[in-house]
Amino acid sequence: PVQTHEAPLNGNGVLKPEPRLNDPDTLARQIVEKLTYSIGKNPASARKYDWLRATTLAVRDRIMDHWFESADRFAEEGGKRVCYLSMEFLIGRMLRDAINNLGLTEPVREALSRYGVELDMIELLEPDAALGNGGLGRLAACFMESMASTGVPGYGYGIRYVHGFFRQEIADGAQVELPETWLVHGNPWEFERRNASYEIGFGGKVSTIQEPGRPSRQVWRPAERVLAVAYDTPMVGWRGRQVNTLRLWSAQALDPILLDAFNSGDHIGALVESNKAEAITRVLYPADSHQAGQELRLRQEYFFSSASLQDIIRRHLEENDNLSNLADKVAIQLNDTHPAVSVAELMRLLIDVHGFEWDEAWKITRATFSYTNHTLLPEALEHWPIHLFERLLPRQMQIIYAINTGIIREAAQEHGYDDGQVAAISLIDEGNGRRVRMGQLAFVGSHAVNGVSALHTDLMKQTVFRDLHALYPDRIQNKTNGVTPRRWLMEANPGLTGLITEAIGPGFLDDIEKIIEIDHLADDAGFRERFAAVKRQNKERLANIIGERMATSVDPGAIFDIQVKRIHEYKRQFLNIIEAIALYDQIRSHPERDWTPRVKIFAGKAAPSYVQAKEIIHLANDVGRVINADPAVRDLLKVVFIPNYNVSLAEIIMPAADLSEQISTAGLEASGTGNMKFALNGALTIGTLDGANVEMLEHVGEDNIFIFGLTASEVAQRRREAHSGRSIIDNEPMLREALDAISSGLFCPDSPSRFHSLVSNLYNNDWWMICADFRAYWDTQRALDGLYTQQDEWQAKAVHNTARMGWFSSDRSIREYARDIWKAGPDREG
Ligand code: NBG
Repeated sequence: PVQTHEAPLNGNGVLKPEPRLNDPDTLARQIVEKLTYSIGKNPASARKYDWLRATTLAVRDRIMDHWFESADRFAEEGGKRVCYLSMEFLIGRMLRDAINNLGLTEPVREALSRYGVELDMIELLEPDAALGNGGLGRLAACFMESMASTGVPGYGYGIRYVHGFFRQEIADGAQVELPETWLVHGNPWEFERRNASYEIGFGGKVSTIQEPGRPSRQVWRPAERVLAVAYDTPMVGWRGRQVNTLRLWSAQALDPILLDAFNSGDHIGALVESNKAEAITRVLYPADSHQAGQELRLRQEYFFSSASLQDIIRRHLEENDNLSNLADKVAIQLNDTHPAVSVAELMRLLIDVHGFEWDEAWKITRATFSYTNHTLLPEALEHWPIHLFERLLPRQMQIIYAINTGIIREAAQEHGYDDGQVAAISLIDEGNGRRVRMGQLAFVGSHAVNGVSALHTDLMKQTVFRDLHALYPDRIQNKTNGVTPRRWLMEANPGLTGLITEAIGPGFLDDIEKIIEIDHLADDAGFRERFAAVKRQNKERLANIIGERMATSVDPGAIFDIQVKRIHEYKRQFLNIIEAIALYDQIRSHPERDWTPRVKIFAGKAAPSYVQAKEIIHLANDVGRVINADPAVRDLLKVVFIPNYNVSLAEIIMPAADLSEQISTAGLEASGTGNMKFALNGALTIGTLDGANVEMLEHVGEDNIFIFGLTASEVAQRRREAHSGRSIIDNEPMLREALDAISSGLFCPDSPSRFHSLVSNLYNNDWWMICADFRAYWDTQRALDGLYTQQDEWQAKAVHNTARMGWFSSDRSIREYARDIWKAGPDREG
């Protein structure tokens, strides 16, 4: 672009922004301008943090132009918008992603270097936006980036938590949770939009109004009202062509101070309302795959659902005469059941506020919503006690009953359902204290329901939604997850990106499936060596971090065997630790054997109330302390637990893995997305036939992935037979000795019984099939030891993994959603 010298106002008298130039000179000047006039520092007195802020503001200016353009284009084209409702967006840092997608990485680096400032250093000061727990929240973030990159007009809607996912420290081996405070220095990426604010009601009464000559209507008079205020963050797509909006809601009291109370001297009482309102968006619930079940959580869910729907409706009515064509203009995706109350809320808004008849409203609602399920774990499925729901959301409860009546009538009259079948599809669970089943509500209120991997989608049809699937056989479809290659390859692994670009040119940056063009280079010794050298550098970077943060030295020449994810029994970190103990035993008993050096790396957070998960963290740390200090194993085995796993740490860990652990009990991991990030960066996978591992096997080929253990149907079979671990343990000396070592207190002499219940669970029922899968896992690990000594073979497989993972891009996932569910975006029909 060229600098213009025209008048700065356009025809309407509106300020016409100058196009921002992207050369290092201009950037350097503008960064210093921001430093001076927005931050109040000069280059001599500026601290690193000031440079980060100044750089962010200068980059943000460049995003604004594209942001406005995108908004104008959507309005002009009048196409369908996609609204992605998600309680969680686990974004991580934003600066590197923004400048990468804008093509500004090198110019910004150069601009800063003129002042002796290193881009890589200041990037580290940006706090992670950790508004999510794990897979579900990170998927939402990948989807936002991919919608902007593939040209889908996408709007994310969520909650602006003041405190995101907690910070984890390890003290004496145990997890300690500390509050996370990402907003303390302000957030330069967000824009408060006071004009986009909505009232949200809770509680109160519903009354029937009967006016002469008109049908009766229901009027809800909430007892409490709070204000939802929008904060917008730009989401920049690849090459900066499109910028989408993430709109997060913050709760505020309508009356910041109750003046009556204040004037009568009750200064604390005067603030009660505002504290109660603000509590709604104060903190992210830190349980992943477990329902919190508290009133505040239901308030959060309704708060952001209602605000988002009111916003969607207002915008629609700005551009359309009425709401009858809502579903032609908007697709609303429910990310899990957290926003499922939206189904009842949209019905309420259509009927009570906008005067629609029930049938018409129901048609619009179903056509507008679609729903993604992310877990089959029974303890994670949301169901709310009726009395709580009714007290907090009385009108929505009425609507849910009415929806239920309609569905049940349809099932009984048109399909001849008996009472048992009706009970199975009912939105109300009469079995355990009367509860609203949010999965059922989301299902019946949507025209499409999807799982996140082929296996998971099949299991959905057979388990949680078996009866609804029988009633609506066309509704469930599969959309396998993906990850954005910008963050997870280009930004996290510039070394590998450079190597691939050298080999096949930059085409794969625009179409990641072209990465397959390096596949044949697996046979090229020179390429394999360069590929291995990049891996080695990435391992050194991680080894340095482990050295600095945990004062443990690890050898980058060893296999980096990594399991990072939430800590959960079904993910089986415990199996991995037991294998480490067994290996430790064997190395000590057979020091003469030719052991392949290994570093087992763990990271991940446990929900604060999840006792077993916290014990597993404690065990990993205790075992690491003993093994790492034992001269008998020298550098042959190390076990490290890196504290405070988050997106930024993942960006360093993924490129540094040789081996990726994806070892969940088959049938329980809906998809996994870490599995994809690792393999894309050239790690081999050891895993069960679970989640998207199944499709990874199909894509990378069975020679390039290491599958072991029971299948999902075998697990289900054993559970029906009330399988117990005892007989397996009795017949498997290595397993028994490892468990004995744990029980003996070898790893926790200060408190020898610490892990007794973890171990006794294995003897008693082995619910997660740890004993059942131990031998297969051990054997597969030993095969991998052997393979690692054949570096040519190992590296060839690693190259095949990277080459064949293009399909697991979230660009592909988003294109499928756009085509099959949303009917939106650049490839839409017509
Ligand atoms: C998680 C699953 C993962 C899956 C992500 C994203 C929840 C409730 N579910 O297997 O456990 O990859 O969702 O779909 O976080």
